[in-house]
Order: sequence, then C-alpha cells, then structure tokens
Amino acid sequence: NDGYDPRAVQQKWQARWAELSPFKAVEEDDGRERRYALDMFPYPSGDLHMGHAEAYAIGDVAARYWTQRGYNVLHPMGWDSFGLPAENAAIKHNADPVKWTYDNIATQEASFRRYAPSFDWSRRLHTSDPEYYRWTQWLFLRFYERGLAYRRGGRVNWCPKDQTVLANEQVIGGHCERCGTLVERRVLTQWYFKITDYADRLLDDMAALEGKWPDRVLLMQRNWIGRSTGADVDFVIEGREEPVTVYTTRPDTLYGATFMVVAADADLAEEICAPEQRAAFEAYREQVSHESEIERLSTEREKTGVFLGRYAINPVNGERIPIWASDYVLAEYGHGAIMAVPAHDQRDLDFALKFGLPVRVVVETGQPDPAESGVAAAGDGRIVNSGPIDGLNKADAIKRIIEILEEKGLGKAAVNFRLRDWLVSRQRFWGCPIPIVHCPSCGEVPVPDDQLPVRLPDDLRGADLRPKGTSPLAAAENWVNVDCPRCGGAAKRDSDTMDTFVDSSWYYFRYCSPDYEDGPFDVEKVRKWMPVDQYTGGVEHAILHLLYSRFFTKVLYDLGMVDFTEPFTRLVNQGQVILNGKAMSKSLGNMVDLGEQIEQWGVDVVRLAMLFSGPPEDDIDWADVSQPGMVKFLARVHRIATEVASAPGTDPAGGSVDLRRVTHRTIDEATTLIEQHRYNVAIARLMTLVSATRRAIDEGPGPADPAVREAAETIAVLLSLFAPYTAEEAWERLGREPSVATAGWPQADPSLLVRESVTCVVQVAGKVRDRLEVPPDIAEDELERLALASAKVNEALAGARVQRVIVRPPKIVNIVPAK
Ligand code: ANZ
Ligand code: ZN
Repeated sequence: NDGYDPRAVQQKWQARWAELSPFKAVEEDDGRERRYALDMFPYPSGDLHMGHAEAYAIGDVAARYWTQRGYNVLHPMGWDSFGLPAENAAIKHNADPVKWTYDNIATQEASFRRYAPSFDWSRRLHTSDPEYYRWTQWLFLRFYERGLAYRRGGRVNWCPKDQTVLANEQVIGGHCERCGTLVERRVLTQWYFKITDYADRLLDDMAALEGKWPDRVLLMQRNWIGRSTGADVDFVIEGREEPVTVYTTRPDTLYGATFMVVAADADLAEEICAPEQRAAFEAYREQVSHESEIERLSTEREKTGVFLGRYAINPVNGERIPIWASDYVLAEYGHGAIMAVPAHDQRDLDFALKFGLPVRVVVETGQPDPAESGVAAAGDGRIVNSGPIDGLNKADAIKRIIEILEEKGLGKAAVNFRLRDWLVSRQRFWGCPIPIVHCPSCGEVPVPDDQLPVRLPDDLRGADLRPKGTSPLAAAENWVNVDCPRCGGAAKRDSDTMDTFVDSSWYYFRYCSPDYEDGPFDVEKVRKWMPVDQYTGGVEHAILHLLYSRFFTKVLYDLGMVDFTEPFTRLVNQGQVILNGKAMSKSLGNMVDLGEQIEQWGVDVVRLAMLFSGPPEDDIDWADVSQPGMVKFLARVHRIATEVASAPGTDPAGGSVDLRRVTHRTIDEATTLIEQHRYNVAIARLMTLVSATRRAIDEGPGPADPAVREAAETIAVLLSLFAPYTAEEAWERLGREPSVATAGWPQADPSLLVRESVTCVVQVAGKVRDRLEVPPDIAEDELERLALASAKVNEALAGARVQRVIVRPPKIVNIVPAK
C-alpha cells in the first residue's frame, strides 16, 4: 500500500485532534450562521456496535460539511443512561447500577474518540447525572402544575413472578417475555402525561415537516395518533337510568345495528350483567384478563364473548337489541362499548356468525350478501332500510343522521384519537425519581423547586434492587420516609421512577447550555441554536421518541420557554447493517464486531465502506462490502499527496486545464450531492477525481503541475467528510496547516464548469458563411438544425430551397442549395 499505514495515521491524528479540538461550537456571535447537527444519543449497554457506527458516520458528514462551509456548528454527544439493563445487570452480579452504567459510558467514549465523529465534547451530558435529572424533575413539576402530569388507576400488564409492569411489547402470547409466566391485567395507580391534549397539534403541525422528514415516519406518526371522525350515539338500556354512549365512524349504518358489544373488562359490563349470566361472564372476564391488547385487536383469532342478559334500544328505530361482552372491544378506546353492524363491519360479522345474531344490510354496495359470504360490505353505496336517510350515499347519510341525532338530543358529531395518555411511571430503581410526596393530610405535594434534585439513594446493591411487589425505592425506608414539605408531618416520597423516554424528550435542549444552573436550559442559548437542523438516527424511534419530543417542545412553547413548536427541522433515518440478507442478532450468531473491523481495517475504511455502500436510508449488507477496495482507494489518495508534497504551491491557473475541469466539476457536483444526502454518489465522484489526478501525474504534466496540487488539496478537503484520518494526513503532507476539517469548502470556478467547445464551419455552396461554437460530442441532427437556423446562412441562401445538407460533426456543415 505504498507506505500507507492506516493504523499509524489513526493513532497520530487521534492524539493531535485532542490538542486541536477543532469542533467547538462558539457561543459569542462571530457573524457566522449557526447549524445544529444532532445524533440520537446511545444507551450505554456494552460497546458501540455496527449500527452506531453507521448512524454516526452519516450524521458526521452533515456536521463536517457545515463546518467546512463556514457555519458555526453545534454537534454534541451524550448518554441516555437510565434504564432497565443497568438494573438487571446489577441484580445479577450483586453490583451497583451506577458503576455498571458509567463503566460502559467510559468504554463507549473511548470508541467514539477513535471513531472520530466531529463532536464538541465540552457539551457532553448523561441523563442519570443528578445535574441533569434535577431538570427532568423540574419539568415534571411544570407539567404537574398545568394538569399535564396526573395519577389515575389504569389497566397495566403485570407479571406476577417478576412483580413488575410490562409494556405491551413485552407480552408474548399472553406470557411474560422474560420469565414466561402468564401475564395478568391489573388496575394500578400510575402517573400519566396528558399527551392527548396535544393530539390535534401533533397532527396538524406535521404539515411543516412534509418533505423534510421521511414520508413513512410521518405516516407512522399519523397512524399512531389515529384521528377518526364520526358520532357519539346514546342508547337507552332497559332498566338503567343512564343511557350508554357508543362511538362510531359509521353513523350512516345506525339502522343496521343488530346488537351492542361492551368491553369485557369495562366497569359497565360488570355493572349491567344480569344475575343469570354472572357466572358465565366472570369466567369469561378472567380469561380476557390474560390477553394482551395486541392479541385482542388481532383479526385472525376466533371471536369469543358472552351474552349479558340485557337489552339496549336503538335510538332511531326503537328496536330492542341484545348486549354482549367481548374482548374485541377495548375498554379504553372511545366509550368501551360499540353498536355492532355485522353487515358492514368484519369484526361484528365474525361475531354475529359465531353466535347466530342477525345481519341486516343497510348499504347497497353491490357486494354479495355478507351473511352468505362471510365478508362484510365495507364500501360506499346507496343507503336502504334506513327511514329518513334512504337513498343517500355514505357521506351525505353521515351528515344527515348526525343532524337528526343532534336535533333530537340523541347524539352528536365526535372526533376520536387512538393516541392514549403516556404512562410515565415505572416501579423500578434506575430512573429519575418522581418529585412528589404523599402526605396523609395534604395529599400529593410537589417537592419545592429549591429542594431538587430528589436524588436516588446510593446504598442499594444487588438484591435490594429486586422488585418485591413494591418498587425497590418503596422498600428503602431511609429514603422513602420524609417530612411533608407543606405541613411538616410524616409523609412518603413517591417511589416510582420515570420512563426513560422522559429523559430523552428534552436532552437536545440541554446541549445548548449543558452547565446551566437556573433552569433546564438557557432560553437565550436555545434561541441561538435551535431548532435542530438535522436529526440522524434509527427508524425504530419513528414513533415514540419523536412524538414525545414533539410533545415536550409544544409544552415548552406553551410555557413561554421556546419560540418554535417543532424541535427537528430535518430527520434522517439510516438503514440497518445486515449480513447476507439477514439482520444481525446474537441469537443468529452473525454479529459483525465493530471493534474487530476497526482493528483489522482502520476507522476510515469502516466509515467509507458504510457511506459508499448506498444511500443513507438503505440497509447495508456487510457481506457485499469490499474493505480491500476502500484500502486501495485511500492508499491512492495518500500516494498522490506524498508525490505532490515536494512540488511548490503555485497558481493553479497555470496548470493543466483538463484536470482543472475535472476538479471543479467534482466540487460542483459533490456540493449538490452532499446537500441531497447522496453521499455514496459524492464518494464515487471523488474516486473519479482521484483517478484523473493519478493520470495527470503519470501521463500528463506530472506532480509539480499546479493543477495537480489543486486537485490533491481538493481531494483532501472532500475526503475529510468521509475518511477524516487519511484526509488529515494528506493535508499535512501537502504542507498545509492542520486541521483539514476546518480548511474551508472549495469553490467551483464557473468558467471551468462550461463544457469544452469546438468551432464548426458552415458553408453554403462551398463558401464559408458562419462559424458556430458547439460541444465536441454534438449529434448530427442537432448540428444540422443549428446550421440551418443561422441568420448568416439564411441570408446567403436568399430564399433558395435547400437541396442537400452534408454534416460532418463537430467541424463542418456544407449546405447545397437547389439550382
Ligand atoms: C359501527 C360501525 C359500522 C363501525 C361499520 C365501523 C364500521 P376507528 O377508525 O379506529 O376510530 N369501535 C369503537 N369503539 C371501539 C372500542 N372501544 N373497541 C373496539 N372497536 C371500537 O374505529 C372506530 C370504529 O371502531 C367504530 O365504528 C366502532 O365500530 C369501533 F360499518 O361503529 B364502528
Ligand atoms: Zn402534609
């Protein structure tokens, strides 16, 4: 490799950069425009892996490019360092989660330093530091004051063996993901953030992200928020004072409702169940209590349910319909009860066919009879069997029936969201304590701001952290028992900790003033740096993290702390690193180890291979990557710099024009490609420039030609975005001052972008009449058209008809006029 030793270059520059620290964001206004490049911060479990390497290589291209363009760039890094793995590891090894966490952070930091993203390390933060979580607690209290943080009983998945709440994703086929125990649904008092108050704004503000965030992320967020429109309809229940309200998106099918279904786990089912059905109902409810929501929503499963022995009255036709309980209706969506229209809703049809309930068509869709086919007629059509709305189409019928319901006081137009309030409390140790005290006389009392942070106790180890029905904090007597901040009486701290998504919902604000002590962030600094210009990270965060961050930003806006409502102007989701077409996983045993790759090939090769393999959003199959090809390319760059090194740096205008054209076209195209995030194509252009430079050295004017030096310097600057170590070494060999990272982006000279031209002679009857400047590769018909359009040619022809045109591109056109 011609004396190119990636490892030596890497070691040398890692040390030099530590002295130079070229990536410090500048607070004083120095006239430069600012840019904020944000990467999703890692969770400190183990070392960095291939997925991190890809994401941080991609995010770094934008940050380094902006630095080269002369922007004042903020590119910070920190750690999302609370969470269950630390706690589980501590329980298993009888250790301290603090030590486990900060040891892992140290390991990852060392890897980051070697990997060399252009971070401003002075802004580093860890969400598990008391200096950070103090402000997570402060924000919780602001939410609490506004009624956006509240406590209520809610149904949660509970593992009786692990004695802990499980997320829906942790329930597999009704069993605990970790220990396999049958999961129960329990009602527990939990803390929630009232994100549903912001549902409309979270949806509507997405208009501003259109074209700047990936379409699929916007779609996923829309579906998650799940706004639907329809009507609330009141049904009288025989023998009950209060009517029951149901939510429907199809009030036009009201005349086709042949039964009602109540969620088996809703209080209403328990209340109205007739005595003779009680035993059957209770057995069914017990069965349903083990089902996860995902299972309940599955359309594949056979329908189950019990008759409750009661009847409802359809408000528009007075019909008496039976009330059933089933699991396919959810207690916490809409009103937990539905009107069932089996002819036009598949779930209702499956249920009706299973239990022999009537099916009545009220929309003529042209589809076969649902009772016969088993397929509900979901489409649009003409309304029938429906009294005053007969003959209307779906949209008109919905409008009309809502008017009728509203006139009679039997219902009203309604909007519903699939989005639920955010359950933020966890009965675990390693998280941010909730800053509330429960006092027997005062009730819930917020911890006063000047007593924050509520610190985690530091004396719990191993088995102390194991949940035992209560959270480990509730069992820590010294910690949990306090004086009430309001009355001074004996009280207890809230012993729950916050979901780690709370910590990560605001960290990017903190980077703007990481040491600020008078609030979560300095409002003026945030005004200077935010919103984030580009956020780079995995698509696995397409929903929750991004939605929660958007929610926090809107609350901060309402608190008057920020003057924008969306935190991330642009979002880039990188693909996955896979191997032979398969996702890498420990269980498949096909993990590629980042440390080993770097050991074998060096950082620059790993980074370049990732960026060159395709557009950032595509998956990278590591089996298809050619590390030797990347080594060869970098060695060529190194050799060019070495050969040009001794040549004097004279004015390039005196050098080879052919090479200068390639250099300036590369600058021009690379600029556009990088702004479009087409990094792989930009690298391909750079490779072409390297080849052209090599040719100019070997076959052309040689290494002393000023155009060759210009090309070599351009290569170093462009390469610094993708392979910073090799670029830095080349720059130094060329006799330039470090660091190449701040050398400045080259400007393409427009006069060198003009394509070469040749002079074409146009003759009429053998006499030269005009000269045209044309591209050397001009096509025959194009040249003929240009010649015949020439004013001088037409003058010479003086109205004579053209008999023949002889075209010899690019130099001669001979026009023969008719005699
Ligand atoms: C009658 C009907 C007829 C319905 C029809 C649909 C089609 P989205 O779009 O998701 O909001 N529904 C209402 N509350 C429910 C609950 N708690 N659990 C399960 N399903 C529930 O869906 C709203 C529709 O889902 C509602 O409209 C209701 O069924 C059902 F041809 O009412 B529909
Ligand atoms: Zn009190």
